[in-house]
Amino acid sequence: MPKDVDKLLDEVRIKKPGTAAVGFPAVRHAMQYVASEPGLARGTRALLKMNQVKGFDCPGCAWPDPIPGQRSFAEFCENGAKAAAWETTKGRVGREFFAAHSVSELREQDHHSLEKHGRLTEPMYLAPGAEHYAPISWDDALHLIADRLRDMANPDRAAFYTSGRASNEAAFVYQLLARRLGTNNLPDCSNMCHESSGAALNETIGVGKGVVSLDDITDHAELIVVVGQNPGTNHPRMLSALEKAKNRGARIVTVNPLPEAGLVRFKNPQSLRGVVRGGTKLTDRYLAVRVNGDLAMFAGVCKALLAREDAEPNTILDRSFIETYCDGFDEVCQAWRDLDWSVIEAQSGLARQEIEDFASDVMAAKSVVVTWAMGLTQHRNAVATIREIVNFLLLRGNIGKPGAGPSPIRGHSNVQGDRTMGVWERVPDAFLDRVQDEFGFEPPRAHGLDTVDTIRAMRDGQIDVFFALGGNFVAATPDTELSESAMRNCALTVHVATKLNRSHVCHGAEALLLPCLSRSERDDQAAGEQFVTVEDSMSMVHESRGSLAPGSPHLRSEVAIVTGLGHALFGEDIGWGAMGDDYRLIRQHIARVIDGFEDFEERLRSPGGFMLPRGPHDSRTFNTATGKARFTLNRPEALEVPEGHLVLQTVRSHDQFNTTVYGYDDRYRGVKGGRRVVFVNPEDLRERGLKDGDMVDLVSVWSDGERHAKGYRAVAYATPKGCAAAYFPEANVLVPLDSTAVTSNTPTSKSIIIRIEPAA
Ligand SMILES: Nc1nc2c(c(=O)[nH]1)N[C@H]1C(S)=C(S)[C@@H](COP(=O)(O)OP(=O)(O)OC[C@H]3O[C@@H](n4cnc5c(=O)[nH]c(N)nc54)[C@H](O)[C@@H]3O)O[C@H]1N2
Ligand SMILES: Nc1nc2c(c(=O)[nH]1)N[C@H]1C(S)=C(S)[C@@H](COP(=O)(O)OP(=O)(O)OC[C@H]3O[C@@H](n4cnc5c(=O)[nH]c(N)nc54)[C@H](O)[C@@H]3O)O[C@H]1N2
Ligand code: SF4
Ligand SMILES: [Mo]
Repeated sequence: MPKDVDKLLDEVRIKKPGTAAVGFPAVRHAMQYVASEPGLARGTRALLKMNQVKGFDCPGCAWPDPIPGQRSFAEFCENGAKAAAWETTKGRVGREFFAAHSVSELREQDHHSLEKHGRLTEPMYLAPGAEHYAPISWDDALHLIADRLRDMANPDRAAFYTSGRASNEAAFVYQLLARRLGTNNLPDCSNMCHESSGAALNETIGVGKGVVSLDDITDHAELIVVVGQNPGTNHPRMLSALEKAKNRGARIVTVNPLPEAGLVRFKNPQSLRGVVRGGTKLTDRYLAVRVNGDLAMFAGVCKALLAREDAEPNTILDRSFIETYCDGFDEVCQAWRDLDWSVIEAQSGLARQEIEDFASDVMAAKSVVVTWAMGLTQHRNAVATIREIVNFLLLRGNIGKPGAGPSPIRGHSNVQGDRTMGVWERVPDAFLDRVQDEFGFEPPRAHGLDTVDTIRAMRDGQIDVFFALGGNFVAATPDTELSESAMRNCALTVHVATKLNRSHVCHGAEALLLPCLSRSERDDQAAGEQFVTVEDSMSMVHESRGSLAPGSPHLRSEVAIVTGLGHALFGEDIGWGAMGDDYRLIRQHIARVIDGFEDFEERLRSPGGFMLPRGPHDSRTFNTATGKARFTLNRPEALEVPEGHLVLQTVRSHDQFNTTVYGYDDRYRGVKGGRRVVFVNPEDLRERGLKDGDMVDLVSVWSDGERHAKGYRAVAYATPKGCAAAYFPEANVLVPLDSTAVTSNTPTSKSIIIRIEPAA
């Protein structure tokens, strides 16, 4: 039976969660937020430059900007405003701060408090056995790192982590540094994020990223399927794009175990209609899938489409597309025919009729886009699920025409660009060949360590130097206790960062904190003012130029730090210092090494930047093993959930950016003043003799034993029976390190098997 979203929301929850996202309240919240940070003038000035042609790229998510000319004077969302305010704060963390606070004292503070202290201002060093970070000069810091790297028995005893905020220029010199040193150990946040998308898309359509552009969504797609994604919180401006699509008649189907507010109804803060009339109802069909039930659901839709084609041949499938551009079709058809509806219903938690109705939406649409994010990528069968989405799209030729295709929506503002720049532990040989030709050294060929394998190596004493270009490694990774102790096992840990976080106080025997410029700040180097570039979720590359005065005179840019280290290690062998002085030299190298960046510098001059080629979308070119788009066999397999257990997914609240916790509310889900909550189906609570508001402990079970998260408040919530949700990163203590997705090795942060017990 189709579920009525509004009714669903009314049934549960003591304090009703929001049904609409954004609107005036969101703008007010954004401005209040900026005003509450002690850098008001800086913050407001920064906001007006954000996402503008000559401004800086929002440090929040990777959602693309509208084309120049279609941008409003305030082209940002509430969360973009929070991100900007967070980095433009007046709070400062320098030598006095560290003299006053020991690392063990700082370990007692939560994520919010640690970052709230303010911006790091100067390089700091923690000597072996010391309790306090102390100032160190840039020169001494860089030479210390160089010495420790040289002392290693081999280059693979170092690991170079990247978080997705690094610019293209910083990422390019960073991977170059690791490879010049002789290692491909380049774990990154992508390993925990869209790695599953990359793996599935590379294999089936020959590119590891999405092939849809913004106008495909706003102007062309007749059906948009939003799966495993909460744009109201995590990609807020996507709601404006969906509203635009909706206004021209597109249909939207949402697949999510939680009825997320923004997808139900959206009040556009920049349109009167949005505010006056109570907003646009975005979702036409809501499918409350069970956590991890998407593969079964998409297999069901494919089965339904095939059955209708069998009944009336040549009416449903795009036979000529399949014959010309695809292979593997016949094998998968048989598997769909053999698949039992009872299996599909049990695994997806959806009734056959709901899936048949969805198939009717699909048949009625000449073009279909599927967007998704972490709801699909962080499961054991994540790669198979995304491959099944490709199958689903291929059936009706929904790749390579306007308004059609797969669209993984990326997280960090430049996480996609970092991969394009070669931050990847298993970058293809062709990339390494180009690096070799361009720079004349031989890069290592053996694959390096990804994030999970880096933790294992650190735990096993195989890593001496851990270097992080941004991020919060121990908080973002699974199995917090293990990750923290793995970090302590390193001889030297180095963090390039803007703000203090947990990873800086769970350090190696020696530790360095290197403070860097943020996106909104001016970057002056020897050759004059510099800008950097980024790539958004839809393959648009454009410049980003900060304009505020740096938060401290001692800050260095990420590029300057990395090239400075390169110079300390290798002198000017490939022009490290020169690249740091003038980023155009880096872009010249990029233009020669990476496809799609020809005439890089020149093409940046066109306002809004340029689009990288996307073979499948532009010309139905599929760079796969067979040169065709590939149908693949993906058998739905039920998660094994022992009697009395639930499947827990970890999500983001509206008041956080990953491990950066801005505050303790989650407005759209009706939570105020706390993060230790677990959302559970009311019947599941009843069966356990629990009720909304009870205090509980969460126990995750895995082959190597149990993990505990104590002191959670149970919240009765509209999620399918057998499913639960809690916030990342607090719940990471429950994620077993060895529970990862097949092929992509991404931690299964969205399907953790847990028990709920009354609080001890
Ligand atoms: N404000 C803000 N913006 C952000 C971030 C942030 O933390 N804060 N993080 C950035 C980053 S790095 C990323 S990767 C993105 C993340 O963007 P999202 O993927 O939207 O983030 P999550 O909170 O992990 O939400 C996962 C969604 O998937 C649903 N889900 C969970 N399990 C399943 C499932 O099995 N099937 C289906 N169909 N749905 C499921 C959840 O209910 C939830 O709605 O956002 C980026 N943008
Ligand atoms: N359980 C669970 N775990 C997850 C997820 C989940 O959904 N559930 N999501 C995963 C995903 S999708 C991701 S992307 C990862 C995120 O993992 P990370 O990228 O490692 O974590 P972030 O929280 O984004 O990093 C925040 C820190 O970055 C630093 N920073 C901020 N801006 C800058 C800058 O401009 N330059 C530099 N150098 N540093 C800066 C600040 O010091 C800040 O403390 O977490 C993953 N972990
Ligand atoms: S949608 Fe994402 S990129 Fe755009 S303003 Fe909001 S946080 Fe920034
Ligand atoms: Mo992410």
